[in-house]
Amino acid sequence: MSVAQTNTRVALGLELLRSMIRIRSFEEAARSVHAKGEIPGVLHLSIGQEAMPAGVCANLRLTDTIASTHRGHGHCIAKGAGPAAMMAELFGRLDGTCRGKGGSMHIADFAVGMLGANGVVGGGIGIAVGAAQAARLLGDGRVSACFFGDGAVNRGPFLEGLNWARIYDLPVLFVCEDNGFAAFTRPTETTGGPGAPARARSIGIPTFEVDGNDAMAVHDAAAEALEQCRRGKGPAFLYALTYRIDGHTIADRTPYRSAEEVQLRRADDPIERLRATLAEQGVEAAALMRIAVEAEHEMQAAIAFARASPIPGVHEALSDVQDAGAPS
Ligand SMILES: Cc1ncc(C[n+]2csc(CCOP(=O)(O)OP(=O)(O)O)c2C)c(N)n1
Repeated sequence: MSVAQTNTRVALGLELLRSMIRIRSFEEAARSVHAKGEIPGVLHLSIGQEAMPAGVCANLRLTDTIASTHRGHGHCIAKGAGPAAMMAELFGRLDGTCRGKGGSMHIADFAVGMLGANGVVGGGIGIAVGAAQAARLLGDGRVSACFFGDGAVNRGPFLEGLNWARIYDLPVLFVCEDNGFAAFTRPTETTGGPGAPARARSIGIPTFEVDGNDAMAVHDAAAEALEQCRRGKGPAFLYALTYRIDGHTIADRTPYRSAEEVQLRRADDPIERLRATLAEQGVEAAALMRIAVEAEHEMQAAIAFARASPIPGVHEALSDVQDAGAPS
């Protein structure tokens, strides 16, 4: 590799590291204020899975779209949503991304092409395929990416969405994040046959498999897959193995797995992996430290913003809804 190529890779690595650290920092900040009772409801954290949103979204343009899941904070941040408005959304405040009506599981930010997190498992698939169909009809060159977990591949929308995308050659990248669990269950207990990649291939969709804790590898695989989508070759599928370090929800004490298992998987932290690689490539410790400090400041400011934001009044309940109906 030439010096210029090495420098480009280091710059990319720093971009991905910053994206992952911002995601981790947002979720750790959210977890700490949730523990103080400031956030209503539960949170689904994606700690340990940050390489996926960072690696995929680094290949997307602002005008490209994504659809996400109940575990969607990372996807939102990597696509460009602002942590302050996201935090206010978690708090249920007026300055939230969805004016406090969606909460953690329903953050959407159309300004950055983030079409929505989704409380319905597999619910994002139809949305992403629809966005890709719109892009095809408009001929505007946009692509859409759809994140979902291994649990979603056993739901009907998976078959319907992949099939529809294939027959119409839609520019959509399906991204299956296999984090070792569907809620409290291992994928092997719920998924028949050889699993998600084989199902995608059986529909004729080019499929890439990658180590989901290696941000650079995720980036490169997504780049290749998205290039096919952009060139009009139709859908592509990216399957990645990663690991959910925290519980399914913030309230889950994970009695279904051993502490040793978690300990082992923590040693494969995607952020630490990339940090170590960048240090080996000559990036100074101070530069790496600065990324973490900046993220920490950004998230503390996000919390302050959320706390200062008003609670929506009752009159807000029927604003922004498609059909509020006639008042009785
Ligand atoms: C249609 C539907 N069925 C069931 C649920 C309940 N549920 C919430 S999360 C979850 C597990 C999803 O697993 P996976 O897609 O692998 O995502 P992960 O939680 O592992 O990130 C289930 C079954 C739901 N939200 N929607």
